[in-house]
Amino acid sequence: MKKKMNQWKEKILRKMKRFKEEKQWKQFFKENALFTAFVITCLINAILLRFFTMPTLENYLSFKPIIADVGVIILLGSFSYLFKNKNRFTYLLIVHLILTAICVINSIYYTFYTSFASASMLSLAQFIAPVGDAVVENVLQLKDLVYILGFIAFIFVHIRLKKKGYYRKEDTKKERKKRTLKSLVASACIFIVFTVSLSSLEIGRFVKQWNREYIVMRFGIYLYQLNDVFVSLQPKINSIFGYDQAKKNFESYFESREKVDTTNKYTNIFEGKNVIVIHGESIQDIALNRTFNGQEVTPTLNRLAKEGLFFSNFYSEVSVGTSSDTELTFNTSLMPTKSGTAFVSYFDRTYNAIPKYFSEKGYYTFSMHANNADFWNRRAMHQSLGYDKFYSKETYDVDKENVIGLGLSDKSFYAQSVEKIKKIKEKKGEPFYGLLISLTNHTPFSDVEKYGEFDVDIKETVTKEDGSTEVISHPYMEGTKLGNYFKSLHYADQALGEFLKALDENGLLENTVFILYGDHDARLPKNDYIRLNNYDTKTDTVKEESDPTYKEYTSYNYELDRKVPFIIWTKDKKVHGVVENTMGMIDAMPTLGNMFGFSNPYALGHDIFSIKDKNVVVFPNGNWITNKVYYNSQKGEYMLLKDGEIIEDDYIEQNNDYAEKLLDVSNDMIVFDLLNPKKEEQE
Ligand code: GP9
Ligand code: MN
Repeated sequence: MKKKMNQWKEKILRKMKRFKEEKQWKQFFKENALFTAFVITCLINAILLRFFTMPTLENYLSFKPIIADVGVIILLGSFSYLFKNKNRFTYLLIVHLILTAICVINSIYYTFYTSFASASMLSLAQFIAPVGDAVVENVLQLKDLVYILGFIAFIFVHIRLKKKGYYRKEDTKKERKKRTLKSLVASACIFIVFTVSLSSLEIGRFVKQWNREYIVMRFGIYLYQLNDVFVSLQPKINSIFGYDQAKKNFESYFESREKVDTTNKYTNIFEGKNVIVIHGESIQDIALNRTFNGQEVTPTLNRLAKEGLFFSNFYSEVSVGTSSDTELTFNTSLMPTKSGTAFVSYFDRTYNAIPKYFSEKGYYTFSMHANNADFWNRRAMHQSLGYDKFYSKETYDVDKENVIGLGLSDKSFYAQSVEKIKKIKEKKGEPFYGLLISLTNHTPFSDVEKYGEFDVDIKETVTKEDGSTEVISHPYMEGTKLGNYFKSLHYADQALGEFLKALDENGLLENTVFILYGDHDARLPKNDYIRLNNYDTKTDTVKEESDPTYKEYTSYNYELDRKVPFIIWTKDKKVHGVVENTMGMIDAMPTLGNMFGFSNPYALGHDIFSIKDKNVVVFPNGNWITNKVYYNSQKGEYMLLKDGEIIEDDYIEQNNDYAEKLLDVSNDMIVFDLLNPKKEEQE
């Protein structure tokens, strides 16, 4: 085997040497002049597109997208060798035209949306319209047309080659096959090198396809668009088969569902009030009421939780769609889809969503998020959810000074949002319903110097030999991800405090219900929690497990600590108290619906004040939690939440069945568009 490998190696090296010495490469390019021109012009177009859309040199000249672009171009070009001379040019011309069109369309799209175009959007007239307008208004922008030069250059090369008699010699069928194979192997080798260079984060983002700028930056425009077509077709394929069965299951699910009386002391208490909802990026309960040297990490949240209604066992139910999954579940009382994400793959379905119910009651509804509108496909999905307007990055002033982490700092975001809300109140009147999606407290929490002073250490006052005292610091959480998270959240909490103050100063809290949820956990390392709980100042180390004072931190503790806050607060403190019953994001819509006077008959969650301690919170991976038990479906294990808790024999089985049915029906409702009244006629 080893001998054979060496022989191969020698053979390849010999060939490469000959290729170099005998100037075979000259011969190669001469023989493949048309193909070479095709590769070079398409590659230049791809680089130019990144040049005009990406701000930095390292982005548009980075190694990875160039490799990926070359791989795709060679792959597509290789099939040209299957054709005879005359048709070979026609084939390459058509492919070139498509690749050029991809660059032109994306260049125009980027000018308008600071993102890249998606094939899924083209199937909807509503998305073509703005792009159509864009083409007209944009027609004089040279940067959109520069790609056509590459296309013209390619035709020019063809004419020159024709004149020089390049096409006179015709390859045999065998030769054509050989050349096709050789080019396919070349592109395969390029893709192997490319794939090896990828990190798991890059692969994950490519599969999910939600951050289009990121994908183009790493994978190049052509691979992005190919993947985009595939991702866009997936929901169509998924929904071809099984509609009848899904519809039947859906009907029997809602018919057989236990009816719960939903009238209680919270029914309609907030009818007609304005609503401001904060989507609190990565806020976990673990930070609430936590102090470092007497300083609260989240003084604003602590105050809101104390003065308002605080749901102390509230869980987000996200899958791969993280932020967007929470937005889906909060707004529709449905679970994230089993594959893909609802926001990206199923944005064109019918949803019974909170903004729609408020609209029916005469509210003006809006959402605000100072990030690109196409992140998580919000531009399209917020429309499907029924928001009258989505204020995205384009509507905010973002400059270097006010950026932290992913984008516009929360402080600046809220300050600018107050001005927008004031205008909304003036122009549209009241009541209004608004969702504000925060951004600063997003992983990796590394912009530490911009969060402001907040020490995550233990300060100790020690008495020296001469009797004087000195304060010494044990910076045990400094530099850890969890420590940085507390700093970041302290900043986000401060921003929230300033926001509330500004709302109050502008009279926007008088008639308003203020709601906040943490969108999901912050994906912090388990070891950081162990350090937080078990740091020993005397030894400056984490205690050993054998230490009698060691606080155990199991994977169950970790999973349960992913809890997020849910708070409903009004300035006049109309509602207050702690609700301990286990609750999920899916229960937010029915609970709020009961308070504001609307009801979605197809909500899969429950009004927590009606279901009380009977609630079961299901997670997308099949795990579930009740007041009594946390069940881990991967391990097939459960944990009693209180010592001595007694459960019925079939408790686990029954709840497993409930979880499975809930996940199935939710997925079917989205994939098969079962809430669309027109769907029946189409089938
Ligand atoms: C993107 C922001 C973060 O705009 O909401 O999304 P996430 O990474 O948390 O899903
Ligand atoms: Mn998020």
